[in-house]
Amino acid sequence: MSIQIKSVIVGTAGHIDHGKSALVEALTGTHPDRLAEEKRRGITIDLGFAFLEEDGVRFGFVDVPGHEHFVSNMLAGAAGIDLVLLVIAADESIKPQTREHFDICRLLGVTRGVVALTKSDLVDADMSGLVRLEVEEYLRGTFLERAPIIPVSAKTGTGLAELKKALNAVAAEVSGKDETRYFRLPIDRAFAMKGFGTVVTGTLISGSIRAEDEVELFPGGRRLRVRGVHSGGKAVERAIAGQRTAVNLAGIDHADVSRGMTLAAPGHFRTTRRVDARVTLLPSARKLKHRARVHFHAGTAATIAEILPYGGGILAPGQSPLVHLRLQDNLLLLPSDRFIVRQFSPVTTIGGGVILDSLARRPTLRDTGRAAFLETLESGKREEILEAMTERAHLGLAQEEIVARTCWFDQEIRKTAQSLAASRKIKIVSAEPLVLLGRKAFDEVRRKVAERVERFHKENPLSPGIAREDLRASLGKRVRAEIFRAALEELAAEKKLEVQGEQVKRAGAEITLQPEEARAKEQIEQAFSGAGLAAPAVQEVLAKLPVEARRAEKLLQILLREKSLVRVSPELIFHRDALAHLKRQLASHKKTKGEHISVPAFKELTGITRKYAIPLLEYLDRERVTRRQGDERVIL
Ligand SMILES: Nc1nc2c(ncn2[C@@H]2O[C@H](COP(=O)(O)OP(=O)(O)OP(=O)(O)O)[C@@H](O)[C@H]2O)c(=O)[nH]1
Ligand SMILES: [Mg+2]
Repeated sequence: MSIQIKSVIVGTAGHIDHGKSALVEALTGTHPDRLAEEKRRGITIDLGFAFLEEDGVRFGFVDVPGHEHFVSNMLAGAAGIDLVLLVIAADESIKPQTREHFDICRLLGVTRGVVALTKSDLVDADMSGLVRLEVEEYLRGTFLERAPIIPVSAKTGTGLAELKKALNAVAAEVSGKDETRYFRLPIDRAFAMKGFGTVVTGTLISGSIRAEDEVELFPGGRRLRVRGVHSGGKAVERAIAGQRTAVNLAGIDHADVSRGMTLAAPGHFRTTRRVDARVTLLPSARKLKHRARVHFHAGTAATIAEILPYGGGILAPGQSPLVHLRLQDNLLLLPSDRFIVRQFSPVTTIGGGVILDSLARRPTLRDTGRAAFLETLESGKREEILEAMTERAHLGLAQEEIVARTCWFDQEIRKTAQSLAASRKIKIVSAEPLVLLGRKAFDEVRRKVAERVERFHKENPLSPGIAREDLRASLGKRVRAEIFRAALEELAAEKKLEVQGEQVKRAGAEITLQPEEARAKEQIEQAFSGAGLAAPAVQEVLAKLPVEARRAEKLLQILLREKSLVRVSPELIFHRDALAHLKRQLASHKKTKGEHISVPAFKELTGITRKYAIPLLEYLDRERVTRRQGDERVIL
C-alpha cells in the first residue's frame, strides 16, 4: 500500500512573455508548450501541462497563455486550479494581462497562491526592490496580500528552490477537492491516441474515476464506458478529485468530444440554458444594460449569455447583484460552480460569479419570492435549502430533481427530508420514489379533498361516499397521484375521512333519510320480501314509490348495499330472506332426496318459472351452494 499523495493543481497566470512557460519547465523539467505554432512563435497559445512531485505533494501545473487573444483558453485552464502561480517579469512589472488574469483568479474564487518575479537575472537589486513594492501595493487587500513574492530566474536557477518550498507550504493549506462526491471532469482536450482510441483530459474537480466505470457525456447525455485512466503521466487504477486526469473512452470518436464538454456520474444531472447566479461586476467594467449580452465561461466551456439582473435596471460596476442568465448553449452547470463574464465587444473580462440555481425558471413578474429563494440557496443550511426548494415546487419535488439541483446524495436528501417532515415543514408524499411537497401546498390539497367529500355528501345524501377516482379527478390533473394518496392517508389517519375500498366518506358519515324516503325504502323491501322467490320487476316496484326515480334508485342501492336485497342477475333482485329460505330447502332436499337436483325438480321445489330458475341456479353456483354437473346440479 502506498501512502496517499496529495494532489494540487497549480495554474500559472500573468502577462505574455513574462516567463510562465519557462518557469514551469525550470520547475518540472517539462516545457509545457506542445504545439508547433507555439514553438515557432515562441508564445503559448493553448493550455500546457506538467508535473512535479516534491515533498509528498504531486503538483499538476496548468500553464496558460498570456496573450490577450487567448484569454478564453486561459479561462478553460484556470477553472480547476487550487492555487495560482502569479508570474510577473521583474523587468516589466504589472501589465494588462497580469491584472486580467489576477481578476479572473479572484472572480473564480481562488484563495491561495505564490508570486514569482521572473527574469530576475535581467534586473539589478534596486529595480527588483521597486517592482516588489509595486506588486505588494497591487496585491494589498486581495487574497495574495500575504503571499510570498519570490525573485526567480529560469535562466540561472535563482530562487527555484525557494519557490518550490513556497509552493509546498501553500499546498499544505489547500483543502483540496472532494473525492467522495459525484464524479465530474470538465474536458479541456480530446484526441485520438494510437492503440487506445479516444482520450479526454481535464482537471478532475469532484469525485473519482476508474476503468470500467460508466460515465455520461454532457451535453448530449451519451453513456460511455471508461477503458482506462491516466494521471500524472501514467496509468492509474483510480484518479481522484484534484488530479490532472486522462480518460480513455470506449464507444465514441474523438471528433465527437471537445473542450467544454463534461464527463459526469451517469443518470443524475441535466444540462441547462437558464441559471440564476450572484454576479460581481469589476469596478473597471462599464455598466451593463438589462439583457446585455456577454461571453460566459464556466469550467472549460464557453458560450454567450444574456444577463437580467433581478430587480430590473442596469448592472453597475462594483456591484454584486442576483441575476438570471440565459445561455445560448446547453451546459452542464451545478450549484456553486464559478463562472466568468467578458464584455461582448471589445472582449475584456468584466466580472464573474457563482451559480445558485442551475435549473432556473424563466423570470416572471409574478415570482416575487425568487430573490429570497436565491439567498437561501446561497447561504442557507441544507434543511433551509430543501424546504425552500420544496415550497416552490407546487406540483411536488421528486428525488431525481433534488439531486440534479443540489448534487446531494440520496441519503443526504432523505435525512434532510425526514427531519423537515418531522417538524411539519414539508410533507413526504411518497417515500419510494421520494416525492416532497411544501406543507402549505399539501394542506391546501387536504383542504380541497375534505371539502369535495363534504360537498359530495351534501349533494348526494343517499350515497354513502364518493368514488376515489371521482374525488381524484375533481382536483384536476395538477395534483399527482402520490399527493392525492398521501392526503387521503393523512386525513384517514386523523380520522377525518374514511376510505373503504374505492369509496371515500366523511368519518362517521351516515345516510339520513327524509321521512318519505324511509317510507319508500320500507316499501321496496316489503315488495320483495312479500313476493318471496316470485320476485317483482324492479322498475315496477320503483315506479310505485312516492319519491322520484333518481332517489328511488338510490334507495334501492342502499338496500342492496345493506344486503337486505340481493342482485342475482342484471334484472333479478330477491330479498335476502327468500334466498335464505331457498338454501334451507336445498339442504333438506339433499338430506331426503340426495345431492342431485335437476332443473325441473328445482322448478318444482321452488315453484318458479324457468326464466327465474336459470339465473337463480347460476347465482347459487357462484355462491357455491350448488355445482353444475351436466344438466343437473349437485347440492354442496
Ligand atoms: N533572461 C531570462 N529570460 C527568460 C526567463 N524566463 C523566460 N525568459 C525568456 O522570456 C521569453 C518568454 O518566456 P515564456 O516562458 O515563453 O513566456 P510566457 O509567459 O510563457 O509567454 P506566453 O505563454 O506567451 O504568455 C522566452 O524567450 C524565455 O526564454 C528568465 O528567467 N530569464
Ligand atoms: Mg507560455
